[in-house]
Amino acid sequence: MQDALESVGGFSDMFGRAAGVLRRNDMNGWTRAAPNLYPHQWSWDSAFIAVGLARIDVIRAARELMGLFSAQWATGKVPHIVFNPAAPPRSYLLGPEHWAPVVPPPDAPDPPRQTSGLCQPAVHAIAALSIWEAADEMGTDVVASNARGLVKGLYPRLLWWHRYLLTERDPEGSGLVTIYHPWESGTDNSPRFDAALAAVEAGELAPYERYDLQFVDESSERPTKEEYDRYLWLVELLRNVSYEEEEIQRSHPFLVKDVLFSAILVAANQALLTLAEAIGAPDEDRALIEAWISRGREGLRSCWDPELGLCLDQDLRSDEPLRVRTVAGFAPLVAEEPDPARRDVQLKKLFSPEFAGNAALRWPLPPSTSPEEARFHPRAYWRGPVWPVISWLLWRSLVRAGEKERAAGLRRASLEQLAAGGFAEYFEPFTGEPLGSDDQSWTAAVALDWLAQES
Ligand code: 9WN
Repeated sequence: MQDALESVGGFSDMFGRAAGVLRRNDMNGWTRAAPNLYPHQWSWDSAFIAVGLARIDVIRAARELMGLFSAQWATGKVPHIVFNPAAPPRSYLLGPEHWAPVVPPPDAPDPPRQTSGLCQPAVHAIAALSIWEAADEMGTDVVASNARGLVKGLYPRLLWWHRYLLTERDPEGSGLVTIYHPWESGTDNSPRFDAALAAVEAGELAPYERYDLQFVDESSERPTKEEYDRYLWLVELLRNVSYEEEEIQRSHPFLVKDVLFSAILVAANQALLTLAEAIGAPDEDRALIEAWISRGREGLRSCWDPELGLCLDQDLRSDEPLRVRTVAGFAPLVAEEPDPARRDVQLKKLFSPEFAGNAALRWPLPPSTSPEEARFHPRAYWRGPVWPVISWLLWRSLVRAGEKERAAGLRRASLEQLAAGGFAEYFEPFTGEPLGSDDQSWTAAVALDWLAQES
């Protein structure tokens, strides 16, 4: 039988084309997130990129993470952007000057690097494990053992990063990560945050220009001006308090317990535990990581909405759950929730008409927001389009849950989407039209990983 992917053309050379995107976005040791729209190194993009690079060059993959972690703050925070000093002027809205704290914090990276002051979901340990496993598959040759050596060197930094998230970002000990800005979720303008963001009153801002709109065809594909005003205002507030965590938690107007971030952290802790075992880390580390995993899953259970069959983010300011059906609701699946009953509810929901089972979809892939939500929009960034990296995360969770057939279906549909539309940032769910940036690095990276899998 002819492979459906071959029939849409481009499957056979897709690996080479995806590798070409990463090569062109390679900035000599680190990878820009996209050629024009995102000319810097982004944190969770880098982790997905490392997963893809592990399929081409394990040493380069490890270096991707090492570059990012060399900008880690003394608290353990991994910044969401490491700036490229050579980026063209007027290319990305916020440069390092917009993040400079009023009083330099004691926890700035050493040696000093130009970074943002936010962070993003902790996919990094998952990437480190991918590199380790790819090196293991290569056997005992010198490249493989060097790559394992580099991952071993990264391990303490990964542990330190997770510790930061489970202490500074969770002073309550709930197992759930508090975010200070929608950008920290990685799903910026998702309707998940509408209610929490609406309560933020933006103050006086210096005039600013939306450089992003030069690179994207329609402004409706990007967040609105009202959203941007609030995004910039939140940055201003954080910088004014020099990113001092206790002060932020006391006075900041946007504090959300993010279920997707927290679930990714549980999955990353699983990966870190495997790595800890592989490298022979001390028993105390393993006990600590195991406790983090249990705490994370427990926290997610407290955010479960039985009526929706989804997990909901919690707004710490209003003390209310943020009741919207988005892909973040699949946090239990991502966190590898062991309860089979809950997993079944999630699987049914994921493939129901509310998500990937919607009959009008071009491919059966989960839209970022349920098409049944009033605030769904098929073209607007995280308000409806399909994001291949999210499909990859869910695919990985299905594989780990032993859901082979469902996982294979998601992989195949995703590759068909990319064969038809290229390595776009996101896709219109009903037409399959590629949207946002072309040649987005993390899209090419997950394609490489999917292609390297046995189907
Ligand atoms: C803000 C780089 C990043 C991704 C995010 C995505 C988008 C930035 C922006 O691009 O965010 O961090 O300017 O819109 O939402 O997930 O990491 O690809």
